[in-house]
Amino acid sequence: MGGFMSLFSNWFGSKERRILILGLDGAGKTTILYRLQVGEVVTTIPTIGFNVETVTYKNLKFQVWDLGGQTSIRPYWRCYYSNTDAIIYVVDSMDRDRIGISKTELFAMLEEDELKNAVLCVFANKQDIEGAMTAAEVANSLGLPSLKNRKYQIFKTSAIKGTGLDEAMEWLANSLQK
Ligand SMILES: Nc1nc2c(ncn2[C@@H]2O[C@H](COP(=O)(O)OP(=O)(O)OP(=O)(O)O)[C@@H](O)[C@H]2O)c(=O)[nH]1
Ligand SMILES: [Mg+2]
Repeated sequence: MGGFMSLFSNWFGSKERRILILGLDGAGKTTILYRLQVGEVVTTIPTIGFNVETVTYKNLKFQVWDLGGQTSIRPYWRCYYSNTDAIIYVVDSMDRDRIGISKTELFAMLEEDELKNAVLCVFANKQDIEGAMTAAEVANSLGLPSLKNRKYQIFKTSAIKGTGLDEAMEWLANSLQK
């Protein structure tokens, strides 16, 4: 019955895809989640724990989990890995000092067995700030060119201005529809 029901909901494209939004504290994860969900900039406070919302894009329903990124909270990310279809990895493109830490966290996460089939969508966020790293700089600093067996793409975004998010969601929707 469960199998039949999931086949049935698949048919109508209504099966929810599970997405995790990860990245260091202050990268803009919560701002992005609510920009995607309500289309507005909301005032955020550092996330202790998580926020979860349903976001609909082109008939696809995404269950989006936004986890706190502070050092002390990062060890708990792994509790949310199972059944994840995609990871949105958010980088503060102004934060040159911590891009190395961001890379370390990214690679540690990608080694997890539970995430081996998850597609990776990197957001080079805060592109509205002058002097921000370009998407190419972020990609190289994160070591994305060395990724093996991973479907990934990087997008330049500004959660504040709302730019780049559509392209990224479009790519995610296409990647997850297959
Ligand atoms: N200029 C600019 N500021 C941004 C952007 N995205 C987020 N911010 C700001 O960055 C700060 C942190 O944003 P949050 O969304 O709370 O960051 P977070 O990644 O959820 O942080 P944690 O919950 O601590 O992990 C806030 O002041 C946001 O307004 C952006 O694209 N451009
Ligand atoms: Mg947050």
